[in-house]
Amino acid sequence: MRIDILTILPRLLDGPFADSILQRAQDNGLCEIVIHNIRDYSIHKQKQVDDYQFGGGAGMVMMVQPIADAIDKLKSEREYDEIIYLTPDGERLNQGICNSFSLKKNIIMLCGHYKGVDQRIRDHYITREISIGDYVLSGGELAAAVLVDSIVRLIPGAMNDETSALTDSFQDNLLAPPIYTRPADYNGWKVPEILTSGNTPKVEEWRFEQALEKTKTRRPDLLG
Ligand code: 6GU
Repeated sequence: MRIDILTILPRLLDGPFADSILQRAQDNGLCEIVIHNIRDYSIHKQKQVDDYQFGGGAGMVMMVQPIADAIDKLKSEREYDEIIYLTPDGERLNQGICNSFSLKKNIIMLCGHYKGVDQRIRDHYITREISIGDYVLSGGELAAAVLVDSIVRLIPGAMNDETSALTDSFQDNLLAPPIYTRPADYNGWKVPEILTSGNTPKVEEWRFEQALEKTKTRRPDLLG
């Protein structure tokens, strides 16, 4: 899988992909993450990338030309399955969307800034608009980092334990059950006995009940 990210603040994305699962996935050739500075594509004086909005009003708008040229160049090099715009007014991200993106071959992510991008970019290039939740970030970069992480960890081989993605919260619309490790007794705080019983079917049953209970109290919306 290849992910191209278009941004006017490339430094914001220096850190998130340089460690742990994301770094290993790139080192092992499971995915390629390429950051592009939109400013490099501007043909305007002083590499301008934003301008005042027609009709008046506060806030700058990201201009068509630099973004259009950047996307055109990428599209001339390979076919893209999705061109995603990260924006607070997009479709709210969930595990199902992450799962479907993880099956794609080539994806472009466009990070919004200021008031957002000129509507014509959205009309003519963007295939999907994604928000990571009902709150506002100062730009799409951190949202893109969240989206990339949520996708790449699902690529087979990206995680040490292949099955662990399947037991995540949300993968079956249930929150994860409580987990414990050694010691079984920490200054009187004991691990639930069932977990040290060695009875695997009983353990699985307990975990399911705990997950269901937790989901009922915290996120009844997930149970539909
Ligand atoms: Cl994708 N962008 C911004 N700027 N804010 C957000 C968001 C995206 N998702 C939630 N809030």
